[in-house]
Amino acid sequence: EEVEQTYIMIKPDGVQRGLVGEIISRFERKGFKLTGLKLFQCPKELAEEHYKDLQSKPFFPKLIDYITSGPVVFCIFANLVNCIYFGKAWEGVGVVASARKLIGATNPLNAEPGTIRGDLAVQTGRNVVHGSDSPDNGKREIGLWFNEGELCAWAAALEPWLVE
Ligand code: YYY
Ligand code: MG
Repeated sequence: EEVEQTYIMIKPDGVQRGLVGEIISRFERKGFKLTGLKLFQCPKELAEEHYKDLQSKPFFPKLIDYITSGPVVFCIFANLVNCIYFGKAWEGVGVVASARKLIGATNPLNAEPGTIRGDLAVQTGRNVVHGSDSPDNGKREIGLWFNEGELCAWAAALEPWLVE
């Protein structure tokens, strides 16, 4: 079975506001496993490819300006349980869907308190973080932002304390 992984990106506002540690920490504390991590000034072409499904939206040019306005930090998280015990996400809830719940609604004003956007942002155009919306898009985005050899498979010593 393939390991389900999600692509998480801390957008330029999150980096500028010093929220990198805070945001990564939320995924770590949940019990996800970090398998890739990078800081990078995103070129326009990559931002356009990443958000290509939104190309026809009126906010697309602003979105590309925003994402390329400063460095972004991006990482990959996997479910710990994917890695050793089961070979796939448990109870049908994978890391992709679960990370989207931790992130909260696209418009931070609608995002529940306790979510990243609900706690740390106020506007859709400055919503601090991106997370893949499906396992397939997770794969696509990881392929776009990471090169071969940049991912780390490692054994998490905490695993037996997170899953039974
Ligand atoms: O996946 P998510 O980030 O929650 O929302 P998407 O619908 O994929 O839109 C991507 C990105 O585009 C969003 O995080 C902010 C921006 N955006 C916008 O600026 N204005 C909108 N009305 C909708 C989205
Ligand atoms: Mg999206």
